[in-house]
Amino acid sequence: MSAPLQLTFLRSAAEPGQLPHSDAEVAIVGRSNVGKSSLLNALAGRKDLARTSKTPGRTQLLNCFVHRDGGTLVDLPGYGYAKVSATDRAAWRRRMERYLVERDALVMTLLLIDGEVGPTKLDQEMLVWLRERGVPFTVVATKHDKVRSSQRQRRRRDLAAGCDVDPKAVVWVSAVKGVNLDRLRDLVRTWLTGT
Ligand SMILES: Nc1nc2c(ncn2[C@@H]2O[C@H](COP(=O)(O)OP(=O)(O)OP(=O)(O)O)[C@@H](O)[C@H]2O)c(=O)[nH]1
Ligand SMILES: [Mg+2]
Repeated sequence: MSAPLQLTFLRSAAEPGQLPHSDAEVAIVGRSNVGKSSLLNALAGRKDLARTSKTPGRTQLLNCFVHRDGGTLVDLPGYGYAKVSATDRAAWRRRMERYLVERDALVMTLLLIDGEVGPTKLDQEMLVWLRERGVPFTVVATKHDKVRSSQRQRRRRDLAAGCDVDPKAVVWVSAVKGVNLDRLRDLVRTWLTGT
């Protein structure tokens, strides 16, 4: 078993320039309600580190967490929340893109895809954008517990194909049931500390 990541909330920032210095940062990106904040809590073995909600669009800022053994994690606002005005959505998009392009410390982007739903059109746009900009990313599928075990192999294949990645490269987690959290913790630790 891999010990929970020792994370402490540091600050929320509206702009990437307001984030602290970091030697290595991992960002969590994905559509609203995909389970970003839940995953962060699960990785840390905490219930209340990042705020989760049944109301999508709750996380509006770049939320920065410090890892005790080195590096930082950032929980980004989710995209695709319908009830946000077009102006707000455009502002969010600029902020997100600036963050991903300008943040020198960024070593890995976890792109979360709902394992029950599969990649949406917005997820696929995000993938294209990340590839075009050369931003390093790993596809993390969420909500493993919501898919019947008899369907999982096929779902993994379809999800990976929809993202144009190798099925073996997709880490499929459940924040609720704790599935594959050890594997993801080890990966995150390696990205953050290089060990
Ligand atoms: N069954 C199940 N539900 C999950 C899992 N992870 C998250 N959820 C649920 O999905 C909903 C959204 O989770 P959040 O973690 O708040 O999602 P988010 O991506 O941070 O959403 P925003 O902050 O709005 O962008 C909540 O109702 C969670 O309880 C999971 O592994 N399994
Ligand atoms: Mg959130």
